[in-house]
Amino acid sequence: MSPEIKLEDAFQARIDDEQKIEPKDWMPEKYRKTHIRQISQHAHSEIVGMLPEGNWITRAPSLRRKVGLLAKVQDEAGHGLYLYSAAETLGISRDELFDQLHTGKAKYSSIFNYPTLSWADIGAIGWLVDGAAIINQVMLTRTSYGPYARAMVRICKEESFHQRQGYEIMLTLCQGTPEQKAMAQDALNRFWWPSLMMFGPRDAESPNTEQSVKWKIKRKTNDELRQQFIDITAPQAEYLGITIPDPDLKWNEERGHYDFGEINWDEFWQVVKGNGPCNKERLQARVDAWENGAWVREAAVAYGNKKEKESIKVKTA
Ligand code: FAQ
Repeated sequence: MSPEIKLEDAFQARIDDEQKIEPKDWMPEKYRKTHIRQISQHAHSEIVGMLPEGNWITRAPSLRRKVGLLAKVQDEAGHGLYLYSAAETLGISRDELFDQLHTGKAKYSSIFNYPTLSWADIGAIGWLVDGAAIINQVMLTRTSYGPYARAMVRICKEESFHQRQGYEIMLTLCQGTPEQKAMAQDALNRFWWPSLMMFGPRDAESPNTEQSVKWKIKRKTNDELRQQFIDITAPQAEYLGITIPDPDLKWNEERGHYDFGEINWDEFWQVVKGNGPCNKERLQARVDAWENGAWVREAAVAYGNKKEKESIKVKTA
């Protein structure tokens, strides 16, 4: 048996034994690359995900709503930072990660390429997008790579507060005037299907799932998580008194799950490939932020160099 195969067997045995893999441990190159891909896609999603909501900070309907939204958007920035740090433990630099985003090499979640047209969209994002994110991320608190799993614990706590905040916005609108309720329904109509797409392609079309499940990067498949989300969310819509835009959505007693209609996979892949309603705008906003912030990075480096020189002088004096 070659030394590489021996190492891989020992690695899989550690995973099977539920031990966490830490940055300095030996790992197969593909495990490292898969994690860089997934964690960075996740980090980029948090940062790009600030944009559709940021659009409503200046137009929030009250001071209370504004404060809540500001805090949520800041939380997303924090999630991005924990996740970039977790990705860096795998031997890739922050600059490389940003370069991959800005040149379109790295993906981010398809959901953030849809516009936020009304205040109700902020409620729908919290309820549905954070709701979908939690279903996926609770699983990731038990992922096999230690730094990623640990980052997810705090992120999940914050996301679950975001979900409640979003649901409360929806509840307020649904108990308001007929126009407010119609606004909530319209937001649900536009965000329902894209939220289901967040879980990724069907298992049969998901090239990464099999290996990721074996390495316990993913503990559940895309289809399992999507079903879990639908089962939890359908009764919540019922409570709000608004209708999920899927005529095939129906409780199936035998399966113990909701049946649901066909997702428009063509739309999903178009958005993933860069042809969604806001892809160009989102990427441009990130590139502009990077370029406009260059002076801050340069000033920080210059200050760091100056401090280092001063401390060398003191030591040699
Ligand atoms: N959008 O083989 P699979 C949030 C790509 S955070 C774009 O199934 P995998 C917080 C996938 O990368 C939301 N691309 O891939 C928030 C792969 O392409 P590649 C983000 C997608 O990795 C809330 C290809 O398709 N969450 O919302 C999408 O095993 C509110 C084949 O797919 C995470 O990133 C998609 N929806 O499973 C912030 C969680 N789906 O790279 C602000 C961590 C798939 O091979 C406001 N990530 N692709 O060329 C994961 O759990 C996984 O990466 C999946 C995809 C489940 C997303």
